[in-house]
Amino acid sequence: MTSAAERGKTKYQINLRRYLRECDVDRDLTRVICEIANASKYIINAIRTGDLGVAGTSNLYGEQQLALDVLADRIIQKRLMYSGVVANLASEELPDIIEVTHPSNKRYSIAFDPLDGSSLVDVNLAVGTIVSIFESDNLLQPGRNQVAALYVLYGPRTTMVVSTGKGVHEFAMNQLMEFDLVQENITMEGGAKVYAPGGTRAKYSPGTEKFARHLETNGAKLRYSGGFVPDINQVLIKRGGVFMYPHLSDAPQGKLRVLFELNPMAFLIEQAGGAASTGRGRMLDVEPQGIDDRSPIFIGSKEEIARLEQFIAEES
Ligand code: AFP
Repeated sequence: MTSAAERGKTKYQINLRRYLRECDVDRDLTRVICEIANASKYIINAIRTGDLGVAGTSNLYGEQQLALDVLADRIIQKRLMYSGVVANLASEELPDIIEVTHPSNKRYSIAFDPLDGSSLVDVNLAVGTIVSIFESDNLLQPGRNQVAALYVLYGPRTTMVVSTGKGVHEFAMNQLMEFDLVQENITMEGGAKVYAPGGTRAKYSPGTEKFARHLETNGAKLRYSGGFVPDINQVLIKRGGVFMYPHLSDAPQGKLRVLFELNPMAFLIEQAGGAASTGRGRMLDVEPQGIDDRSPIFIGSKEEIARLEQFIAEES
């Protein structure tokens, strides 16, 4: 596919919908992605002006839902419900999968985290929306079957990183609140410029601890914000690094959720030439048993993830 520059256009002249059309992305899939893009405009407004008070309800993990979580969830649900192409929805903020009852060709099912890292908003750090898309009515299947994944990062700039299986591309929201292409076919390079070690270091297994020390002694800079979306975005945009939220002595499954966080990010990083592992195997091969499944995650530069798996294997 010719790049924006080769097409004789400045890369800022191609918006999301046009780019997806020029990449021959299915019209219904384009609709899902553009609905999320539209939802992000309202979520930005909620973040900038919304009530940070607690909504008084809690999600299936028992975590207090901030008003923003609930609001972002409602915004995205509504747009996908009326899109006409969605069969089932699963939100990290809701306990069950929702069947779409409005008129729909029921082609796609979506798992999403409407506002990942929402607890960071009240300390003014970046947060994001994460979306996983299957062309199926079944959301409980391995992540390797996703047809697309994306995240929206609400930082100093609002950006969207998306893949439909034809590489990974970044868009930035312009003054008209449209997403314009910034860079296409983002590809991970070797090595680890940055690393994001989640969880409590003292609870790392010997193999994980050995890996963290390896990264540090090889010059990787610690970059951890506590937000999965900005932390992964930094690994991707810098073309090299590792994010990990490992198995811990008191949390053998780690913290992050398979359907809402790990499958979409693993899809994106693999599409960019990186790798995503549970520590003992490919993340995208995990067979989810339920929507609230969690997994340890090591994700980023391929050769670093291979090294991690070796350190974990040596443990046992
Ligand atoms: P919240 O969505 O509950 O704020 O958690 C964010 C998150 O799931 C993910 O975005 C981060 O990578 C991870 O938690 C940070 O967890 P720690 O606060 O334990 O470092």
